[in-house]
Amino acid sequence: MTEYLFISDLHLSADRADTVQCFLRFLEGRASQADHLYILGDLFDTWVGDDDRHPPIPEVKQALRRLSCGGAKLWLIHGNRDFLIGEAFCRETGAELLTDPSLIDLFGTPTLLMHGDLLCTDDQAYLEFRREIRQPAFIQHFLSQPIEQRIALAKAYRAKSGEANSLKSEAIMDVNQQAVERYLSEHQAERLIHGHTHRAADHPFSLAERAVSRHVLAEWRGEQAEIICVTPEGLRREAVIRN
Ligand SMILES: [Mn+2]
Repeated sequence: MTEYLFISDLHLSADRADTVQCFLRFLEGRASQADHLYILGDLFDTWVGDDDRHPPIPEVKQALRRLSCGGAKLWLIHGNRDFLIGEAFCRETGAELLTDPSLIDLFGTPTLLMHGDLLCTDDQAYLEFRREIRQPAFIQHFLSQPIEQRIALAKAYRAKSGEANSLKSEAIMDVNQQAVERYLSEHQAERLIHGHTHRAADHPFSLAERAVSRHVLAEWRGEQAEIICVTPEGLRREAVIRN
């Protein structure tokens, strides 16, 4: 039975050794039984360029490579933390980069995949910052600097982008329902799967008198990890069990 797995927001870094181990086991075990693995952004907590070889990056790349060589198709959407993942990373891991949003057909259900930050339209300051840092000239300048400098800059940008989150209201940090409906309508999708907000939940609703749904992926934290699995029988959530 063809199986599609979806994950996001692992925020892998040297500080999150438990999550890294959990992910490596997941790639060797559960993920290797699936046909497709979609990573919907923020796989890494920060990404300053494909030439970064600080741990745990080499180990994660190798494990992804083993998965894609084993036959599972690996797909990737940029998150706000790792939007600089580029062609070299994809070549090394066998991942294919998708645009945000991307529409796929899952057993007859048109399904829109997003990281999720584009849906948080109540936070205009963040969206403005997002536009700025994704300008090709800005990216080119950033990547032209030595790696240690990029790491320091990334920290500074993060402080600026504020994950001044803590100062923003809960409502602003969540998706805007009108934005959700606009993306679904524009792409004629019946289902949306995204991450970013870390508010894992399934939201069925109706749009133009049709039943549609939005599914939010969970953040991975330590040994706590959850995936969304889609088969011809439907969509379900599954805990990642230590094996
Ligand atoms: Mn995010």
